[in-house]
Amino acid sequence: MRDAQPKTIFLSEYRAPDYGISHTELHFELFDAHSLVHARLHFRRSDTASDDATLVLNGQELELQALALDGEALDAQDYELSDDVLRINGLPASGVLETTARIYPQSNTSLEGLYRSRGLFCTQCEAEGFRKITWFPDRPDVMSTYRVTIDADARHCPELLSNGNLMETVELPNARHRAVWDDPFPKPSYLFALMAGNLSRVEDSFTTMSGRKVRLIILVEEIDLDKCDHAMDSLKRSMRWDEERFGREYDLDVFHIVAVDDFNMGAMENKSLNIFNTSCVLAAPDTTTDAGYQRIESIVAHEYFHNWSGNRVTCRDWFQLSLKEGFTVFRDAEFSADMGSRSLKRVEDAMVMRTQQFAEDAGPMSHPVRPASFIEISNFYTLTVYEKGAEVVRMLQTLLGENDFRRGSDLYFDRHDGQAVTCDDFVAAMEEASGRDLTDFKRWYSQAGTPELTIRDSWDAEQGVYRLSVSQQTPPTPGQPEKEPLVVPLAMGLLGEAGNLRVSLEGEMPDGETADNTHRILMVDQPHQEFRFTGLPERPTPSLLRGFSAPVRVDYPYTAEQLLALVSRDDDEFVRWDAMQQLMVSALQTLQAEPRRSSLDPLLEEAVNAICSQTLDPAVQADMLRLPSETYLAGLASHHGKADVHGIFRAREALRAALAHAFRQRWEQLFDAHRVTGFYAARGDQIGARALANVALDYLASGNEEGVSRAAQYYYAADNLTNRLAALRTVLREGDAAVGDALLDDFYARFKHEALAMNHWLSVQAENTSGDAIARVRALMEHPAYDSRNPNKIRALIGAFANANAVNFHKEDGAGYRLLGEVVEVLNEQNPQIASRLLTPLTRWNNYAQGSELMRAELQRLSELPSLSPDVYEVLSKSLA
Ligand code: B3K
Ligand code: ZN
Repeated sequence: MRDAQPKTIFLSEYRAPDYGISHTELHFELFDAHSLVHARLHFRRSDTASDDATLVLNGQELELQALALDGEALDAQDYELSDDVLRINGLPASGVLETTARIYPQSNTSLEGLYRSRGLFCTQCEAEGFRKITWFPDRPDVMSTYRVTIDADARHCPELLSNGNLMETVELPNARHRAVWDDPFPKPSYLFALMAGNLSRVEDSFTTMSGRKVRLIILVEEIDLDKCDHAMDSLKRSMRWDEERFGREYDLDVFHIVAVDDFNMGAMENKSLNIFNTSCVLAAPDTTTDAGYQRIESIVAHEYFHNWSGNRVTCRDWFQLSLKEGFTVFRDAEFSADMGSRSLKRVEDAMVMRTQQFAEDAGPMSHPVRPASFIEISNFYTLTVYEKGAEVVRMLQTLLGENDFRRGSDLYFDRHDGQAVTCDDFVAAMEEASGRDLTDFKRWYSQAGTPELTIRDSWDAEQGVYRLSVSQQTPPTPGQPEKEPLVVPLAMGLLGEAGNLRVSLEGEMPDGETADNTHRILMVDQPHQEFRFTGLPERPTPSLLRGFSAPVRVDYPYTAEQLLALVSRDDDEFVRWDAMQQLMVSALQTLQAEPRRSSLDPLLEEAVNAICSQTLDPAVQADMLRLPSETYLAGLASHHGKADVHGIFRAREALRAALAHAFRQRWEQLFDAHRVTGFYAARGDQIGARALANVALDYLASGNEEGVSRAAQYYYAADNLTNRLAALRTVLREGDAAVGDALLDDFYARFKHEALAMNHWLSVQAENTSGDAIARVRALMEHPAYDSRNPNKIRALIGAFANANAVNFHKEDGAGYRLLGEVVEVLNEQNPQIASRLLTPLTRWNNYAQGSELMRAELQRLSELPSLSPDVYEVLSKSLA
């Protein structure tokens, strides 16, 4: 590990590399105790570099065994070797540099570089892991073709894979064998991948739009062979969709997905050799929830889409990460919308943005979609770069229209194929294709923070004129005290008594009877603006930010009557859902202020009735009826002041009880009407029905013994994980501890051999608010189902506790903070990426009415540890600043 005080890297200091590597030959000799990596780098000095330029190669945790230039060993004075760089001086303009590195994959616990997962050799190079494999200019603007030779034991590693096409296989002495792979597409080192081990294959094929047949291969452990169908189907659907929607065709004859158990994130888009966390590829009804099935579909698509948005066209430097991630998230979101329900996908993405990304924007790690500086790039694989980045791309599509947007995307891919480029290049292609000037719009890339639109209105009954005044303001963020106005597409409509009204802006020519004259996009691009709507028969209720058209907060003083009107009658499902959220939030705020109040606002009751009696997508209905999450409520409260997590919890329980009581019959009806009969399928109709039935069951069991025993029966009758977990959660919250324990024991006995099901078993217990949660989590840390080195287990237990059990994480004595701190302390040494990710809830210390001193103290204690990884150092230093 490197020492503390690592240095900050700035976008403004970017310099093109002095040397390119046109071709890279790697030869791996994999052994049990160590591995050897022989590299031959075909280098060439760039035309702009001076003759005496140094070749700078990154390398970490490598032991140098040999170093030669054009076949001649180098003398000690020709190079400088330090902990993380190898510099070679006095090089000719081109040549071949050879190195041999000795590395130790079996003791690599960071899961970055070449490491072992359950015996399997695998790699993770993005962002800067390749330097733990061999010396290389480990930066994305150095693109090279690769030829990779892998030698390993034939019995333990029957499969030997790398990027590209298989050129040959060879039997070697001593029961070893070899495979040689060649990837003809130049790629940055972060897309390099290798896998060697004993896995079983599922194989299928796909014929591309130009008629080329591609072999599709998923490699998993033998016991998981029956869990690959969903990922394979998702892959084929993604390949077809990308051809149809974006005109993108796959470019090699084979595409692999490998599933590994120990993986720091969801999956990785290495060229033709995607490596996946088992949790994001394996699907079966007993081990995967409905949400899990949907997640697998979208992650398989996301990684596949990177073949163009990321691999064929890549990032110049890591500040441009959102160039590939924001665009690819946008692409996968559109794919999911097309595969399922568009408005549901929008509601769910808006929920993530408002709950998590807004919190990131408001916290100490706040950064723009294109950060201007960082210490450790691994800390910037964030909701801002990914999800907000995708929202920025979505706004571009909204501004340009689908046709120009598609033209811009075609131009971008054609113009930059094989290049490493910037977000500016992406926007320039959009400008050129549409003829629009996007200079002001580009502030979304450089300005951090969540803009807030303050909207007020007035009505002139005589003239039939309705005015909306819109002001925008973005709160200061670290390093950016002053903010400029952004270009915000505000989609809206006007709701009247009998439905949506025709929207016409003053001064505009009426555009006749167009298909949709009840929907508008207002361009908000000034600090203050006014929009006047004419020809209205009545004072309307504004329907604002339809479809979550921009990643902003909206402050408009809706009355409860107006919210009820939107919930019941608006055309836009996002607006209806959002209006219901606002009604619930205000009920919760009332309950927090007056805990003894037991009556429900009649308008909220009417809203529930309206939702239940309409023919809406059951999945959207479920989202509308569910209580806003504690995390969302805490985020809202801290936006206006400080969050009282215990008060939020109590108010939420009280509202649940009140709704449960007021609508008992409705919950019964909903539960009965939406119970799925017949075999489980992860299909939209069934998923929606289950979601609604399970929301109903949860209310049904609230404070109701009979309901709790129904939930327990439902658990035992379940033929899938979604229902089983829903019932288990309900029973754990509402039932006697003994009943809950019996279900947990049953779950364990049935699924203890299914690692993915066990993750959920750990999470439900970590999230359980009753009893001594901290003691329970500590006991589970010693349980055989837990593994302190496996990121999935750490997230399932510790992550779930810290993020989804607020009342226990925020225990008054600070024991929850200490628990998290202790785990981070160990992981700081073992796996810094997971350590710094896990710290997130502590970094929000400033949001809370109670506990912030203790949270800060825990961060302070960690910051005094003798050796901090750059990952953890960056988060701590920014949180304590
Ligand atoms: N590009 C990878 C993420 C890599 C994370 C490195 N710390 C997966 C993805 O976004 O598709
Ligand atoms: Zn990605």
